[in-house]
Amino acid sequence: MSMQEISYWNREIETISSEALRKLQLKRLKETVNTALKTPFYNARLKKAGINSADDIKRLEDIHKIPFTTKDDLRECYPNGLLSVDLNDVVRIHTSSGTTGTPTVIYHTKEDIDNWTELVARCIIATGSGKSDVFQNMMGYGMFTGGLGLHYGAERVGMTVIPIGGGNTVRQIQLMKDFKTTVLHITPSYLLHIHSKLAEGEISVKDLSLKKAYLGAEPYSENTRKKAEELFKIDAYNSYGLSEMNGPGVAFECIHKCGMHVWEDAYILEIIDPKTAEPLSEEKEGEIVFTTLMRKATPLLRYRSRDLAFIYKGGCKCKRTHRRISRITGRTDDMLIINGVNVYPSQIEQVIMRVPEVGTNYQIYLEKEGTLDKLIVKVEIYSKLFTGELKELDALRERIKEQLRASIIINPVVELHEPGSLPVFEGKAKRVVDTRTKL
Ligand code: DLL
Repeated sequence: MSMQEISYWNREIETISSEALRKLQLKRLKETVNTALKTPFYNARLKKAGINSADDIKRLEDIHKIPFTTKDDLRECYPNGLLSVDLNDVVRIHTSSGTTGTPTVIYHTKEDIDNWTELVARCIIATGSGKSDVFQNMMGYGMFTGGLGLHYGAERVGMTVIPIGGGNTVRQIQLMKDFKTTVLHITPSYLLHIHSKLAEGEISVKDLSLKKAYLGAEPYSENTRKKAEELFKIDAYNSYGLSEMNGPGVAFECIHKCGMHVWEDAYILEIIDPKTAEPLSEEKEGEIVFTTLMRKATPLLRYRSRDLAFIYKGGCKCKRTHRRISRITGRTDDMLIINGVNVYPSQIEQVIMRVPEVGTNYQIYLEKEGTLDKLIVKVEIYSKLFTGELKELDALRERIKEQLRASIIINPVVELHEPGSLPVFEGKAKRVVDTRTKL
């Protein structure tokens, strides 16, 4: 850890006493319940649970009266079952990736974007960055929240922002050098990939001015952080968020790098046993559940994130009072994160099963290619095709690949196999073989 002075974006709120925080949370929870009652979904759900107005929430503990919200609920609400304001007041829409399944939609008012921006600004300052930094934002812009989320926060802080987005490694390296980039926002796998590309070119780490990297959007280990820090001679900070809770800016490490502070004036944080849904105490690993406290257009109550983590005990040396969560240690569902993109195996299945030439068996295979993830979709096709022309097989492979790319937004390798050649399972099929070891 570098020795730096602790600075705050909003000292008052970041170091709020736990008593004052609880008071603020109760006030905001009541407001959120009232806002939620304006959506068709929560109006029915809350009334069924006996909550007819914010007056039914008297203490913070009354949150337990509120039923959980799940990703399936969000999908069922598509497109606007969770919208609580007039569409005229919405300034932006983000949806989850994936075009096959029904996406989840989050609407934002101007105030929502402003509040999100403030949270991100706090994160940036908590890592010791500021106005004098050049910030190269290598996360995807567009519907993915990683790009725009940090972009606004970085501008608010006054950093010099390079909004390049993901990909195009050679150009990324050139820009880092030419503009003396000091802070990167990037997925950990892509950062390590950049290092391997540096080795091939003429620019070396010494030619760069990097000081920090914000790493997130996918799981990674403490060893990966250390490796990135050593290779680039930087400090790397863990950043966690999910589009349902805006995106990045939900939880972030401060200069002490000992867990990620969750902004508890904006979110109520609970950790529950994923099987029984019972609340768990500090240091016990379970599923993270969030309630938005400031969102106007799409309030979410007790949203089950499916991410696993635990809350650290005790305070942080930075004096921020907002509690810290551990690294994300896993998920309760089968969602895969492939180079930062979320993919459900069911999305892949839907695409390939639409292709008439495809037989009944398939396998999703994941491996590491260098530091990046590689997705191989192995499909069995009907035998008569194998006696046909090679050209036809190539065309079929291309067609499957194209359709997958359109659906899951990443580029898979497609392998065609003869019937009966992929492993057959008598019980529950093991469709996903993930050979990526966490770096
Ligand atoms: O990944 C938001 C984000 C962008 C976070 C940039 C950080 C940096 P989604 O696409 O909705 O949003 O994916 C959210 O990604 O539920 C986790 O499973 C995983 N995830 C995000 N950050 C981390 C992290 C963005 N630091 C899902 N460590 C979440 C492990 C992470 N997993």
